[in-house]
Amino acid sequence: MTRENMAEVLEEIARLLELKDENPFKIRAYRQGAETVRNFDGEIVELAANNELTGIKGIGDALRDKLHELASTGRLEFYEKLRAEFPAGLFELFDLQGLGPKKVKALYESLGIASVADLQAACEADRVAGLAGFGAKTQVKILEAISLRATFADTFLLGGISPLVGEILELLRLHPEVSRVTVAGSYRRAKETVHDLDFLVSTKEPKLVCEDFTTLPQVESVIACGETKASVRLKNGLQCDLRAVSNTQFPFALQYFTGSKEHNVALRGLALKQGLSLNEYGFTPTHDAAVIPEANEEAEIYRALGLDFIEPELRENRGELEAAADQTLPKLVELAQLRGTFHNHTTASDGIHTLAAMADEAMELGLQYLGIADHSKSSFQANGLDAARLLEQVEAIAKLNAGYENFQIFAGSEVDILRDGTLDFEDDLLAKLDYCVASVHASFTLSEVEMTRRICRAMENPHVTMLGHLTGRLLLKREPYAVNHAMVIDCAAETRTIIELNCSPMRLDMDWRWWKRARDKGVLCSINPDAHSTQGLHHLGLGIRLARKGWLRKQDVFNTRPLEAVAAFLKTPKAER
Ligand code: DGT
Ligand code: CA
Ligand code: CA
Ligand code: ZN
Repeated sequence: MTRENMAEVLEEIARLLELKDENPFKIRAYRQGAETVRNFDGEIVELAANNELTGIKGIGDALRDKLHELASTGRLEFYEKLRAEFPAGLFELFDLQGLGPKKVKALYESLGIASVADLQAACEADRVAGLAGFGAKTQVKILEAISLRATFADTFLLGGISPLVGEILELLRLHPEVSRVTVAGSYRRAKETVHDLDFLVSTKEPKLVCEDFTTLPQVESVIACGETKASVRLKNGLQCDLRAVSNTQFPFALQYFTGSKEHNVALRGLALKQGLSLNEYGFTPTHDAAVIPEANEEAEIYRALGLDFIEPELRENRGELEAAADQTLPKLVELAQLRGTFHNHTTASDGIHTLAAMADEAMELGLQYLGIADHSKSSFQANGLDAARLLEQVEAIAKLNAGYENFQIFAGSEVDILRDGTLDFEDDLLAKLDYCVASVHASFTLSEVEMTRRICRAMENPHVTMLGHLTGRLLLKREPYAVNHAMVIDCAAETRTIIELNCSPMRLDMDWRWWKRARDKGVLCSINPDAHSTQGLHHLGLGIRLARKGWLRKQDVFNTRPLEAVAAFLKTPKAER
């Protein structure tokens, strides 16, 4: 039982109660309980197991008893009974973009739909469009969501699996026969989504380590187990490969299994030109006279070929080998260089923590400033603020700031970019804020030309400091809307508008493939977690990995600047920045 397991059970109870039309307060208590468990500062699983969860805000008596049962026995009778009231397949429906409890309930009760397969059949037979609250458009969208789900069935979010990777690495490290341990593959390269994990260990007992790997607690089933490699499927469906190699092979195996395949092909080509054949075991000379270089660390493999060390994030064969040969690789930005962050939500719109709580967490993370940007009024589904509530928030921020030393909250807004590219707030209101993030939250179906014009028009506004989540994509759930990246980047350069790297795990938007171009045009990046809770601020580390993948250096990332510099920048008119 982990903290995340406990939080998930509470969340699922909330969903089940929603399906049953239970009291909304009760439902909210479970949902808040889940967040409290996630954010709790301390050994919550252990405390729950020992029945010591007393006097904790957000965990009442009923919840405390349930968490105790769950943590001490690994089961919860209340939850199991509730779950048994519905067919198991019904829960798949919640994975589909756009389907919440209300719609799921309607589908189940009116049409007896109890699985994704049922839903697909019903949509194809045109039976869903006629339901109250659905319509022909929704039916089409549901079919699209179903087909996306099938495409992504074996794909996982980079940001979603990092705790799991950490757990498995830790367990492998504890193995007495293992010396070096790492994860390679797309995970190490910080691809936004990964298909499988590639673990690598050095050991003198490869077979034993492979066998033990297949018995890890996270494993659901064993796909293969041999002398030097094993493959398993984890309980969450993710496949994991393990390769067990000798200590001398380790750097070569690490280089090979980190990939990408394209990078490796190009690297092998370089090696061959120098009379060396390179594979996952080492160098072999292609003719008698050649000397075999030694390599105990991965960097020595690159050095032997006359290259600077190439950080894993850059290994996509997108110019990194040429830059390594010319000694012009960028010095990539690091997490410790971040001084603050922008674009975060609070209870004023759809966040779950207050201004003060968000600021406390930012200070806890060692940041000097925190930008708040709650939704604007057009985002009514997210409880967006109108002018009066926004001004109240500005005042509340000023009050809090008066009490801080060496820390500041910047008052902002995530203002909706309306269909025609105008903004949801008037200029004179925006002028009262420290900064503003402009984002598209509706009318996703415009043509590429119209969407690009819409976004550029918003960036031309002198009060728009930065552009939020450029494409609106939700990884594995919703495709990006059509937009011309190159034109948006040019417009950002011209209008001195910052582009955000939204590092919410589902977004990672703007995509890493565009950052080098933006950087070279002088466009600044702001790494923004779009946090809706204190925990959300912890995604900055994920943002850094994607910024690195996009070739960004410290000087390209706005929020590496110290507080005074940022405050001065925000006061300077855009055209003079
Ligand atoms: P994915 O699809 O998210 O798992 O992406 P990767 O890059 O982790 O791909 P994976 O797990 O199939 O293989 C791990 C690495 O092993 C890959 O990045 C490069 C290397 N590799 C695998 N197959 C080949 C191959 O046929 N040729 C070469 N040169 N390298 C390969
Ligand atoms: Ca992989
Ligand atoms: Ca693999
Ligand atoms: Zn947004």
